[in-house]
Amino acid sequence: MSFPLTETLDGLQWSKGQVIRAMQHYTKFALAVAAILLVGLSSWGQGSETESALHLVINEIEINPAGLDTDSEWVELLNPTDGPIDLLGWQISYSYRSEGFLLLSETSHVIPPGGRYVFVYPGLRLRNAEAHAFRLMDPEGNVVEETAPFKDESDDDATWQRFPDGGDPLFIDLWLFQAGSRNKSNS
Ligand SMILES: [Ca+2]
Ligand SMILES: [Ca+2]
Ligand SMILES: [Ca+2]
Repeated sequence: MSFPLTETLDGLQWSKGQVIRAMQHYTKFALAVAAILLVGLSSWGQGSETESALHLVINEIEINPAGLDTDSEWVELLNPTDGPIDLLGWQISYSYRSEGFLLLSETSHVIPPGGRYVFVYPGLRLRNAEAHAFRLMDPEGNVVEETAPFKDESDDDATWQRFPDGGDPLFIDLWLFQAGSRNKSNS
């Protein structure tokens, strides 16, 4: 009768050891999770500061609108900062027939904090089937933003959009191709 009892005790002792090892393991795991959360939160803080406070951003892009593209291609710009931004002197890139930059406005045009502005490209300026990055240049000639290369072969109102609206501080380069939201929040 004692043999099964010993076996049971051994089993209990072994289980206790397992429990302790498991606790040590999960303590390490919990510490790792806490460390990751701390790093994530601190980078989120930095990201929101650097990405949403400094400059105008490209928020949505229509490369291939339904029907004829001439005078119908556009980009939606968003002012995520706390202050007004005058569009005068800002430039956006184009990809057809050559590559270069166009002035977003030839006169003073102020976008309030949180405001948007839709720039319609004059003529035919964007290649549909060949991916190109979009670049935004400030009045001092600094390229403040360069997107991933985008193309649009669906001749409809689907557009490339930052998601969520204005961009996620943790996933700055997250863009979705979805039904257009011209001059409205991307969601
Ligand atoms: Ca086009
Ligand atoms: Ca489209
Ligand atoms: Ca939009």
